[in-house]
Amino acid sequence: MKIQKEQISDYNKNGLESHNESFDFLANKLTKEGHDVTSIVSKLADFQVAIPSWALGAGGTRFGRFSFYGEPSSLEQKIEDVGVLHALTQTAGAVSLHIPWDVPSDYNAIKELANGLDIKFDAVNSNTFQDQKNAKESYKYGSLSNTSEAVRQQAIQHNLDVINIGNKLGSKALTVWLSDGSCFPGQNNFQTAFQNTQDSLKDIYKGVPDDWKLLIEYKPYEPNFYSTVIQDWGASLMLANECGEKAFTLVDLGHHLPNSNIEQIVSILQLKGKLGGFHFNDSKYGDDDLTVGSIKPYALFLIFNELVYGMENNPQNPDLAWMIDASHNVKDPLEDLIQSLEAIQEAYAKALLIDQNALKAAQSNNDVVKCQEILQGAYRTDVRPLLEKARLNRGGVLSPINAYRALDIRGGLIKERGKNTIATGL
Ligand code: AOS
Ligand code: ZN
Ligand code: ZN
Repeated sequence: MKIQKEQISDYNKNGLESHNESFDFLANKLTKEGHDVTSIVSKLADFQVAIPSWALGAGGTRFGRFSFYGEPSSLEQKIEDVGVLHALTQTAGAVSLHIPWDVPSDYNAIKELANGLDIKFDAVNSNTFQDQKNAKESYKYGSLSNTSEAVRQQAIQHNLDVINIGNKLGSKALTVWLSDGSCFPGQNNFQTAFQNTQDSLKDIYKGVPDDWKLLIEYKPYEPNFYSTVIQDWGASLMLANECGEKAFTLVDLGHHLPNSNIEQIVSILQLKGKLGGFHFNDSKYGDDDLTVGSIKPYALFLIFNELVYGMENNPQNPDLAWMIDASHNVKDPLEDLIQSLEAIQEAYAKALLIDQNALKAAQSNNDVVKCQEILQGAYRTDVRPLLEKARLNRGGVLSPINAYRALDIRGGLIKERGKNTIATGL
């Protein structure tokens, strides 16, 4: 499945007039307020988010999984799906692979396919939370933290193998998310588990190429329910600092206990030059992996405010690896991802509208009311015409969801792949 340029321009014809009207209206208003609309639109157009290879099939829960049919059953088909998303939205120009779910059989062919669809290979993800077929050791009681040296060695070697695979594809980062921890008090010695993890990560770090990053993801609980070894950003940052300058913390929005101030975490990590990666999703209770912006869009906007501030004021922090880490079991996964991409762009656009100088002035005058007015003034702006313009400028569609439906993409995928295909992943 590949979307042709003519399909996109044909689809856009109907909406162009109305888009032009609403864009001109908004652009005039913003220009009068002192905004550089062209620069905002080009920042939006440049903002690309990686699609995780494991979110292209229907998500599931431990209670069940309901297919949306036409799922990609090979890595090639997964990349084609990302190609569809990117052709429509022009914001999904990268894919993040999970190993061993997505080991390429022909590297050149995969690279060629991705290249033809304008898709880059972003961070590669290792998997030491499941036992692999024919593996000698089991991760039942942990991987990098395990009390057994043999298990730790197997997990370290797996991460080195993942770097090797990523290298052949042009990836520049390894993301390590560990499920290691304990389900019951007393099961683990916290200090031993942390020390083992630190030593193992340092061994992996030795194999991280100079132009790569090691991204260390944290999570407070699940699948372990009493303790997780890398439970929060403090633990992740300590480990990243122990490893060295190529190691960074990765923030996943769903990996915080309720009411955590994620924007503050993001802000301080950037100040310290240690925020390396970002997983977008939304949640009501825990790591729900809900569509980005579906539950707490204002929180997402506040996070983007800090990200924009960091991107503009913290040269000590590297460019971030952006990825969506959401997939749901009651939505067509591609529609879910389109909605997430749109929510990310919307929050980013609104954050770009914040008058940073006025905010700074209001902050120094302790004008609390003005500070809130500035933030909420930006948040209440309907920025969708800016998103449409950014997409149009890059050759995308005015409304990705409507186009996806109008072009009957899922129907086409089912025709091509059949009903009963199943994607590897969660
Ligand atoms: C797990 O909860 C983390 O969010 C991971 O980033 C990711 O979802 C996982 O590696 C996929 O299995
Ligand atoms: Zn994640
Ligand atoms: Zn997660």
